Amino acid sequence: PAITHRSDYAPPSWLVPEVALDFALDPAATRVKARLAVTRNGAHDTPLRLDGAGQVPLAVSVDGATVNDWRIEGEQLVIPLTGNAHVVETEVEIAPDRNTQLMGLYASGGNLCTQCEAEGFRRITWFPDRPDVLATYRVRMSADKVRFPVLLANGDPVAAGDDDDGTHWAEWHDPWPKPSYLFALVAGDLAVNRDTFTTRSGREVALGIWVRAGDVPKTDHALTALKLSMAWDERVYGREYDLDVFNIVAVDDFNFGAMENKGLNIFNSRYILADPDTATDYDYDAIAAVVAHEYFHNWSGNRITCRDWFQLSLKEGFTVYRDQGFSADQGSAAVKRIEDVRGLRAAQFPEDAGPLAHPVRPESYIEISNFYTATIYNKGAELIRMMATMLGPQRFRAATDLYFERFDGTAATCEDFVACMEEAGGIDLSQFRLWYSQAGTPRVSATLAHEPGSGRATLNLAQKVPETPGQSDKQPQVLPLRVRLFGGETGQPLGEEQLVILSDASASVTFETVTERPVVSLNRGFSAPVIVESDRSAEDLAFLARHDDDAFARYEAMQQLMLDTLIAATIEGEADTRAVVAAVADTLDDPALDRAFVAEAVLLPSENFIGDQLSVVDPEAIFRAREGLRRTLGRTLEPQWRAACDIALRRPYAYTPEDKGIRRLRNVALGYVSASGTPDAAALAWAQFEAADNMTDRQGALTTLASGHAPERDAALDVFYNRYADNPLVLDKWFQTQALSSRDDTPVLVAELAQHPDFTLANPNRARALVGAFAVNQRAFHAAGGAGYRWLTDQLLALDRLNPQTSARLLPPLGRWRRFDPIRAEAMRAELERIVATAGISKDLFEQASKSLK
Ligand code: B3K
Ligand code: ZN
Repeated sequence: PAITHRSDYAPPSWLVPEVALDFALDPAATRVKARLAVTRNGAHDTPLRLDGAGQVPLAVSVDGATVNDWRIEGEQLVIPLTGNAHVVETEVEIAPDRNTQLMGLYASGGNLCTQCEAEGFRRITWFPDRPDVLATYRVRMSADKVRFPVLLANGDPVAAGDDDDGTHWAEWHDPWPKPSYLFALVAGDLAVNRDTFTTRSGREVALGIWVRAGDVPKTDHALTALKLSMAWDERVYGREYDLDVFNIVAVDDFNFGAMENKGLNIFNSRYILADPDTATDYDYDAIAAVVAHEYFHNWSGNRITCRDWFQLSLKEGFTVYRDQGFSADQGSAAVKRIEDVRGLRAAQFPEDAGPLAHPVRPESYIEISNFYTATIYNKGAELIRMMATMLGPQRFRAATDLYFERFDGTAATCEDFVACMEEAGGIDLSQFRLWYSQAGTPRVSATLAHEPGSGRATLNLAQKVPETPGQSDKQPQVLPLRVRLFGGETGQPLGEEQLVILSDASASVTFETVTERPVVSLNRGFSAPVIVESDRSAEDLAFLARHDDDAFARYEAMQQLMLDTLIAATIEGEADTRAVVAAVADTLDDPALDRAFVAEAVLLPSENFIGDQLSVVDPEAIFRAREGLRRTLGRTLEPQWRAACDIALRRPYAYTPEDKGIRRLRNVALGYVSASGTPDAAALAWAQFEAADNMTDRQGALTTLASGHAPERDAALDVFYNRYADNPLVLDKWFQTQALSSRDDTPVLVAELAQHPDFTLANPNRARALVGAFAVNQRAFHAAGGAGYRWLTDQLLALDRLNPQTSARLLPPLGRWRRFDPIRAEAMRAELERIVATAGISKDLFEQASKSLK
């Protein structure tokens, strides 16, 4: 398949200032007429090239007259044009109800909707489907009035009416020029939750969240989050909404989380629908974050879009950074940072260390859909965060103001953004730009030397950016490290926090008048997305876990202590766990700490994360070591865990930071009680399961039971299934919980679940719930014999025939093969070979599999 290179970028030869679309909607056969006003861009004599996806042009006309001199070249419709401005019209017929890829116009739950990013618009009509062609859109659609009473598109509604044949129509106009990937349309039988928001300058915006009739009561949380986001963007970034309406539609079949189409966001229903009975606190948080993310795209993505897809992180990294800031402001900023760093380490670090590693601004791709990655999104957000840290809040705000003002209405580049940071921030970011071009997670080694006589302490730092596919010789990057020293005897800070910018391969930082033995707190707040290797002892880490005044650094010290212990236990079969036990006990007993923080801090690093630290992953040894430490912690601190389990059972549900913290700690505690092996553990979990007035506690109990063999396990799974049999989002949890179970027989149970009548690969949420979850269950997926690898591959190949994008996204766990013992590695490699050798696979899956073999 063809490779697209960043260096090949050339401006479009034809622009399309205006588009008019006319849809005669029908699930089996929709007619799309497109009328494009095109203008020649510069002096050249190349014909107009429109992207398509195999549709037959039923008619082509130029300036009102049918033409026949067009031709199809590859996937493009080529039309010779003589003047500098023309009106080009085409007509095609498409079949949304046969669109299983869920790209372009498709059917979900009887409704019609669209997904165009990145290259879905070409599946709807012929168009220069690239993000630097910005047009205003006028959309007319007509459809059966009974089946599709609601007709929505981007922008503002202009007119609507009925026809005599049982159809009705609506016309929408979007005054803001936009790229085709932001086009959207929805036709369906939907109910709405309405509200209004008045912007700072007095514009009243009509808000609507559109869902299936019975689901309206589950949209209040999303609507609240939307209003909070609109106010937050005004306050924090000075950005106001710019249309009279803002609509959100939830659909059950969706490849991604949601989509920021101008004025008409379309969401995976899992990021809209919530009530206490069906959604966990985690779901509530995720809904608010995704609603905010899509809303924030209105400025970072829509008003300023990307010049080409290599610039994807321009909108995604920045928008993730913005939604992280929003969420941090809703509750505990420290806990939010901990969650985000955990996510980065779970998804992005392994990507950066594996065969699919790519820079935040990639150099080439086969299929752009494969580049909606943790690197583009989450590492991209870390890059913005580092620049914000170096600039400080005022200068960062001045820099974003400059960016929004200078590039409004344009398709910009990552370079444009960095140049604004430089100009308004008054700093030189030449070397910092390496973060955009070099892949791989930098490793920082840190040692602290202290001369008691002179009172001088020296922090010696060195960095190394590892080799990644296609990039060997790396240069040192700019690493902003927040650092502070603490007195090892008194626990008092020794001086202020410093921002150390490490930009050379190695450097030393000197601290004077250090009168007692210092302990260094490093990369506080995770100020740089790097891996720190320090020579800090278990005592020093335990000390920081107690005394550090940066909550993130406290958590980090605890994690490092746990990780060191778990690695020792994995390699040697046993380890001294006393420091971990003492640190966990102290954390649990500290009344000053917020419960959500405590819950995060006492959680052991995941099996996958432990595996990522080892040169050869031994899934069984890791599992044993981790379970062993869980048992020790469970037994030693059993009274504390039981107390934490008890706190909130007496309270009615409320989604407040305080109650969320209590529930989070309670569910972590329940896991520890169960790990202790105490005889009444299953009874305790069952009691919580039965008494719960909310999904957080119900699923928490189910998760604990699902990993055991008590009779309560099957009982709880049955009760849960029967109670929620008609709720697809909760059934996803039912599948996922079983796929993540640590039981020995999980591979067998998962294969059986794939035969369950409620399992289908056609729904991406369901596929991810079972297949995706199983593939990250390290012990189960890598169980000896390789059955997990074969099963995953069978699923990927079956899914690829329906939905290549979703299939390709589930492949990366197979690409970890190099990190396993020769028998596992060979079995995994063989499955990747089998994928590549399968005739007719998509370029999505081919790219992921072939790169994973290299
Ligand atoms: N921009 C969309 C992603 C679309 C993914 C297409 N493969 C959602 C988001 O990041 O907000
Ligand atoms: Zn986004």
